[in-house]
Amino acid sequence: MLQKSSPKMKYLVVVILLLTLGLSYASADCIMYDECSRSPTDNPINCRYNGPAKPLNNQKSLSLLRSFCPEIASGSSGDVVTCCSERQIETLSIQMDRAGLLLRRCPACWKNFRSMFCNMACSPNQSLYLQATSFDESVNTVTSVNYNISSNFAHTFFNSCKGVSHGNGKAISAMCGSVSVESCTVKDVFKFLGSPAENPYAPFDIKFSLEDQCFTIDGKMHCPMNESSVQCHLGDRERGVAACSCSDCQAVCPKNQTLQTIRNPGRCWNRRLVHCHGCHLRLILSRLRRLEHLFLCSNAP
Ligand SMILES: *[C@@H]1O[C@H](CO)[C@@H](O)[C@H](O)[C@H]1NC(C)=O
Ligand SMILES: *[C@@H]1O[C@H](CO)[C@@H](O)[C@H](O)[C@H]1NC(C)=O
Ligand SMILES: *[C@@H]1O[C@H](CO)[C@@H](O)[C@H](O)[C@H]1NC(C)=O
Ligand SMILES: CC(=O)N[C@H]1CO[C@H](CO)[C@@H](O)[C@@H]1O
Repeated sequence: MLQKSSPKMKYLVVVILLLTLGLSYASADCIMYDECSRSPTDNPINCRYNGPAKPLNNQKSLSLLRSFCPEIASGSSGDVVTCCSERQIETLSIQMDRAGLLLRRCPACWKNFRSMFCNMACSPNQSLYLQATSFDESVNTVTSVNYNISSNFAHTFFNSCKGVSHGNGKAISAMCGSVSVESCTVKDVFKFLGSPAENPYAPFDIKFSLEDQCFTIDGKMHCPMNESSVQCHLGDRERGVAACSCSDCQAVCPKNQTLQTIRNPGRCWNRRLVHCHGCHLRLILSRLRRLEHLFLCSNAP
């Protein structure tokens, strides 16, 4: 009897062990909330705040947030909690408008870009993948963060945006720092986006780390930000994201078609016409043309 039930027992023991070991998820909280000072480049710097996300009740802020972060503001009014204040939403909206000028023409890329910054700034799950790494105690601000992103999301974001056209070039060239578009990688883009020394719109140092798995910090489980990302040639119909055009996404472009062999000047013969057996009119035409070809050929020098 004991033997029979032992696999189940083992399973139970493992579960209980895990529970008592206390390998729990870090609580999904905020690490920042609201704006407490400004950077030398006049970007707002966020306040340090370790606590639960706060309700967002202001209708105007709510609809603004819905317009660029629909996933985060998806609950009905009164249920939405965020780690960003009304003032931060205003700031985010200005920054999104600016980035939109570059990326909006490719909806999939634009969606991924927004998801990345919406989750960083506003998600109530912020503390799971964002860690504050330095502070300015005098004004109670966070001065650098580490942003863990799933490498799957990061690569899809980069691949969906790298082909987006802007003027005569590529939009991504504005995010590669000193690296050329041809050799620009996802790491270069993250380095640029998170570096106030290079990017005039970065408020503080953001170190992006790409992760493939969840990890523990101080015995608590953390997982990288892994919102579903959209590939530029597929789009995402369910979420209303269209695929991008060939000029913005290489994978959409038709493959090189092998040129149908048409003319062989040496024989003075149109081979396509031979395929017209089924159709009388065409057959007749083809015969006429053959005659014409023969005629022309015989007259050729
Ligand atoms: C936060 O995490 C929970 C649990 O994983 C998830 O259900 C929820 O959708 C997340 N919220 C946002 C806004 O991403
Ligand atoms: C992220 O999501 C993708 C697709 O849903 C999944 O294949 C991958 O394992 C996830 N990565 C992490 C680190 O959770
Ligand atoms: C298409 O043709 C061009 C020029 O012949 C070539 O450089 C390119 O590699 C081809 N692309 C594919 C996907 O075959
Ligand atoms: C696996 C891991 O911990 N990756 C990074 C996520 O964030 C932490 C905390 O800041 C970094 O130290 C890690 O490099």
